[in-house]
Amino acid sequence: MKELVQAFSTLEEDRVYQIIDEYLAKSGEPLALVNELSQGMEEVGRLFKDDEYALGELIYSGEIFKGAMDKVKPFLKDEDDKPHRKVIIGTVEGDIHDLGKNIVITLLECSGFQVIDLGVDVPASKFVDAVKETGARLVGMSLLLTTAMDSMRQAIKSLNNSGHRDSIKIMIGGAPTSERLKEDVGADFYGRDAIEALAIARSVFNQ
Ligand code: B12
Repeated sequence: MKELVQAFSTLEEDRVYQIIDEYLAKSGEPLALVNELSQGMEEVGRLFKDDEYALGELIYSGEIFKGAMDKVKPFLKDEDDKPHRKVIIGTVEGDIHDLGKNIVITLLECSGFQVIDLGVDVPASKFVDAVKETGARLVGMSLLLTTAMDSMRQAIKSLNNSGHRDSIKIMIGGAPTSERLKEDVGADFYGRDAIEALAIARSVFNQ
């Protein structure tokens, strides 16, 4: 399987799809593929940071990632059927990264949650409107750019002032987020990956 991390980080698109197809044909665990793809993406991020990859390669890696997830998605099976557990999720304003957010969405949907995806570059007011309109009890915010941390703080402030804060929980995630940032911005939960996001969602709705 480390082969997949290698093929992904060297941007061998066809090889990535071939490894995935072969693995799924042998009834492999689909979540393991998500992990390997994420590790491959981490490596791409390192290469970009070290100036070995340019923006074009970063964009191409995003396309391969999406193509790979399209293959894996149908194999992440529905675990249960509770459609009324609504979760709002979006990438905060100023940030357009969505691959990680989309993995979180996929896992939540496959586990019976109804996800309202606000997309990327989501302003504070849109989070507030979505809470008002849908009555969702959990809001997820994704952040990859450190420069967008203030947008996250602002979105949570707006939710605090909306009169709805007592009825919702807020979870944050994305590479530069942490328990410390959670305290700093006033969120309720920090999730390191999609599996933790799912555990948080389950805990919120089982209360
Ligand atoms: C792919 C990528 C891109 C793609 C994004 C494609 C897309 N559709 O998302 C493109 C090419 C568009 C891009 C653009 C840019 N990028 Co970029 N990008 C990356 C890269 C390589 C990977 C990010 C990623 O998708 N990781 C894989 C996913 C699966 O991981 P993840 O997002 O962390 O998500 C997991 C967890 O964090 C968690 N999670 C995520 N969200 C949530 C939400 C909740 C609620 C929870 C609980 C959990 C959770 O679960 C996920 C699954 O396990 C990172 C480097 C890195 N290693 O992170 C740089 C990186 C984030 N980008 C960076 C930069 C600088 C940019 C640009 C500014 C570049 C430029 N000069 O234009 C632009 C930003 C434009 C903007 N306004 O947002 C920097 C940010 C530096 C910083 N300090 O902020 C990084 C760190 C690269 C680097 N090392 O310099 N980028």
